Amino acid sequence: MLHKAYILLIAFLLISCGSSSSNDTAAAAKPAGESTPLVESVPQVVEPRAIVPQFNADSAYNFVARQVAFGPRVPGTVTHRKCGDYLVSKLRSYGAEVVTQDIDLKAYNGDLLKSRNIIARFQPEKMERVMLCAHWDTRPWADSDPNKANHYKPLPGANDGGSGVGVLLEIARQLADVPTTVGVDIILFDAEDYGLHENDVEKYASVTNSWALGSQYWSRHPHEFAYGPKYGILLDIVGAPGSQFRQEGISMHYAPNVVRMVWKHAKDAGYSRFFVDEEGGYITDDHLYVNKTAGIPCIDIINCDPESPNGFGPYHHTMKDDMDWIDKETLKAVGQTVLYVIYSEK
Ligand code: AHN
Ligand code: ZN
Repeated sequence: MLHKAYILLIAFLLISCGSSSSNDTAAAAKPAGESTPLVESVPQVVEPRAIVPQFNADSAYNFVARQVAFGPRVPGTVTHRKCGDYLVSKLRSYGAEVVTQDIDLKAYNGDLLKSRNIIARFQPEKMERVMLCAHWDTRPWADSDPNKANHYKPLPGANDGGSGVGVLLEIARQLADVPTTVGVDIILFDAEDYGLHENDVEKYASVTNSWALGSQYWSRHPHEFAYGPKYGILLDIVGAPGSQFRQEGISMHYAPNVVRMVWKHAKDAGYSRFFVDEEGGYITDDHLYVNKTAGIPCIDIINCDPESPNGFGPYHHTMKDDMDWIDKETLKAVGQTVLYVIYSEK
């Protein structure tokens, strides 16, 4: 009996110190080596801080591995269809209301792509909403591979395709347990990565908008009338060890305040090593159309390595884009930051 009383007392103390307990949570998430002040000044007005769940990087990693295990997710293939079914059922299992857009999209080279945008709505009755997105398809050609023999082979797409979705599935798993104040929509775009093959650049010199076909379609035909979330966050290529995310140009053009808000949360959570306070280049990605066509301010969290010739890393659009390039620390930095963002929404 005495024991029980003690446990209740401790529980009460933990709950009643909402502010310091969530600081502890943030401190626990910090990578080793970064110090946290031992004594903090007591604020005059104690603002109840949101309780933010812990992002589980092992779980996110497994979600990436599970997708990769299907094989390449190239639109129109059996592995693509099976992985899509898996994603829909996973999201439903976490309590989301899921709708899909099953569409035939025409690639720049005339290929007809059987595609599926997947839209998972958490707490669909809520008016105030935030949108999180990633592309789930993988590139049909490893056209940046050092070995020319691979230039028309499909790549594993662990980082490019798998990582963003893996982080979002883990966030969905958290949303099932701890509801946010705002409604959250997780949108998985298809056919992002069927853009111009490197060998086709001259042949199709006049072609524009060959990338991000699924998000182009969705931006013209959102899943609901007058869909207007406060903002969107796109996750793309978010798994490589030692990744750096810079403030991408299109994001800064359309949604500078969202960029600053997200980078602030990353800093507060101890992830400035990943979220670098510098401008990155302009990257044509799904968020371009979400901003330009759908009119929703949307940022892109995407690996930006100015040292690398292609701006991403040596794995990008090669056969090496496999699980060896997925790092739990990076998944954690991105996932935990996004959790801070959405659970801070009032
Ligand atoms: C290009 O590589 C041209 N755009 C970046 C968008 C992308 C491709 N994201 C993943 N793969
Ligand atoms: Zn790609």
